[in-house]
Amino acid sequence: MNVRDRLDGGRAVVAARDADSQPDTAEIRRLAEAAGFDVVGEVTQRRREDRRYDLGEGKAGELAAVVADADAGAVAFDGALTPGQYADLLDLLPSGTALVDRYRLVLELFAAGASDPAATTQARLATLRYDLPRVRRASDESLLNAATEKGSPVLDVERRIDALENRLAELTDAAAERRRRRRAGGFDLVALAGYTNAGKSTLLRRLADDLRVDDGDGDGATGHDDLTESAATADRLFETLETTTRRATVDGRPVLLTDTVGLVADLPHDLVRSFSATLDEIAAGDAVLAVVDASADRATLRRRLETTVGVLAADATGPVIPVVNKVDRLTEAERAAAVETVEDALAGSDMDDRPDVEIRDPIPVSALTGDGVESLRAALLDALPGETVAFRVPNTGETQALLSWLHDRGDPEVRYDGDAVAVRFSGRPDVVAEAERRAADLRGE
Ligand SMILES: Nc1nc2c(ncn2[C@@H]2O[C@H](COP(=O)(O)OP(=O)(O)OP(=O)(O)O)[C@@H](O)[C@H]2O)c(=O)[nH]1
Ligand SMILES: [Mg+2]
Repeated sequence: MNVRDRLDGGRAVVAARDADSQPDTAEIRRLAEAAGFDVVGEVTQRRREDRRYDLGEGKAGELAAVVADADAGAVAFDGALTPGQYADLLDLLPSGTALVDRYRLVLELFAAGASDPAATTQARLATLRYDLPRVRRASDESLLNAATEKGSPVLDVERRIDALENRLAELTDAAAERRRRRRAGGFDLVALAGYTNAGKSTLLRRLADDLRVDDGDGDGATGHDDLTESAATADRLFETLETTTRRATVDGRPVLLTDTVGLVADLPHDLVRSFSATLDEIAAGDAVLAVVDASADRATLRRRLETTVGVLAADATGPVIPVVNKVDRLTEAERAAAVETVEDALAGSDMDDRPDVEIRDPIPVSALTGDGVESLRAALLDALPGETVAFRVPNTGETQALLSWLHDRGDPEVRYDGDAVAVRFSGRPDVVAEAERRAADLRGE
């Protein structure tokens, strides 16, 4: 069963306001649908923010009327309502109407869909961080209004936040240890990042080896406990709600690809920080594939890239390869235009503040048809940290053991030359160093 089947929001009206242009409701509609709502109407306004309702007073009244007419049970509000606006707007709506703003909608999606411990903890933490200022406000009011105050809901929320932060820190340490073991096992770690629905999971499936990694002796020495056969893909926002990892081979080199939770615009910073598992994977990647949906219009593409770049600028350490996905939907000219938009958007972006992070050339691909994926593999191989070594060793049983060790970690070139074996190998710098050390041992040095 899909966990989200449990979310049955019923009929909803979307509302959106923008100071500069007529609001585009496409994304809030899709977020509402992903959360199980049936969108039955919309109210939009181009206006500066009203302190009381966010929307202007007349428009807020119109919203209440539309909700009543459409017999809707909920309003999905595209934006962040202050606790005061939330309360005032709720008063204006037909009684019993649920009011969810953009943050709340995203939180509900995560809370309903999260299933692994890190994802669940993150969703709870994000919800409490969202609730805290609202509980603070309610408790300020009750302090003013009530003579007695029993317990403190604020302290209670703060304590629960502390507890979840500690729990998350433990899970984070465990994930870091797992990554350390994977690197020691010769794997490069590559993270797929990008806006929700960009095609990350589809690309992961396209790049991954068919077979699930076998731990061999089953002791989990390489720590593959989060490896999965599948990475679900669907034309729905926030299909992926936890990080999953699969093995891929790039020119003989073993790579672990991690699919991450999609990003969405206009979430407050501390909510984004709550999803630390995704951010950690991005930070720890030897390379990051930044996937964008090239079939979006130019303005949307730019906006989504800004969101993605914001996260990369804060967290990425390895080189970033922009992957311009879904080009099967584009003509040759549109494809070139999309690549240009991506280059342009990256050039004048927050990444300027991170000269240490190398941005590679964008690669147009279709994760769906496989078009361009070979170029992407080549670009990835080129971006991974690598060194090459060549050595000669006597042909003994121990040398055969070394060769098999190398085959697990890449694609050694082996030439038999009388009693000796000539080897040439490219791979991770630490693997190359270890190979040199072992070769020296074999020569009795
Ligand atoms: N036409 C086309 N559709 C694609 C391509 N790649 C992905 N899609 C579709 O785009 C939708 C989203 O793909 P996903 O792989 O689930 O996207 P995601 O980035 O993992 O999304 P979230 O997990 O929600 O963040 C699905 O309907 C895919 O079939 C592509 O190259 N071409
Ligand atoms: Mg996904």
